[in-house]
Amino acid sequence: MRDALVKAEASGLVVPQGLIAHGRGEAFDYIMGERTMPAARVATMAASALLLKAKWPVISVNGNAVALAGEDIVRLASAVSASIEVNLFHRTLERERLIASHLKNFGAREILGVGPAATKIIGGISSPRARVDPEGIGKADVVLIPLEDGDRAHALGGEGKKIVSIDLNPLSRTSQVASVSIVDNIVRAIPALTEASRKIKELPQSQVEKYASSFNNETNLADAIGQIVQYLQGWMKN
Ligand code: PTJ
Repeated sequence: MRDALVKAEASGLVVPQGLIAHGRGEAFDYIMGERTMPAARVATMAASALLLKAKWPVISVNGNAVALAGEDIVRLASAVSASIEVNLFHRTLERERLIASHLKNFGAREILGVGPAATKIIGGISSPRARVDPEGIGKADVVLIPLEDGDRAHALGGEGKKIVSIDLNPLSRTSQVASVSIVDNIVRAIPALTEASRKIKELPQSQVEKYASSFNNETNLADAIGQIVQYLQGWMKN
């Protein structure tokens, strides 16, 4: 993963700040044993149900997400019939185009949010990060935001959208404000979402509804923290 990010930074896909963000995530991955915790599995089922139930699901991507899981993101978008939109923290047209062409190499047909396409402003955050595509995040009812900053996660929630986050840090503001927070590494979380979506598609509608409605994010985040503590206690005994 480090190597992929270093290469992606050299090509301009990832910003230098993305390397620091990865280091923060990696530290949390170590303290959860670099594996998908049971809490993340529960969140993944709820997230898949939300994405499949959605009218306008959108996957928001940035440099890190695409560098680490580009191909898997394209696969997930197809499994849940979601659009993909570039939504950068450190926004430049050059990076937007680079990210779009990177995803198109993996078979994505259309990438929203590039350049002048992002005309809608979402309230509560400073420009140019506030701009979204009216055909994508602008009209979305469910938005998947891997590795997102807290302000934007909060602002998207404020627009009445259901937010699914992927963030290794269960204490981050993004994890705290999302409707469903998957506390896991993006490289594990995106394939798990695709797999869960395939299973959920086979279920009757009432069961799909149950996965979405019975999920409580606050409880699940507490479970994730408890599972980290449990893992660390295992080390203390050795
Ligand atoms: O490409 P850009 O310009 O949009 O910039 C992307 C970054 C990631 C630099 C930008 O969005 C940023 O600075 O984000 P934050 O506020 O640092 O949040 C990133 C979150 O992702 C942190 O809470 C990290 O713990 C988490 N994270 C880092 N690597 C991973 C991760 N979560 C899941 N999987 C990872 N591999």
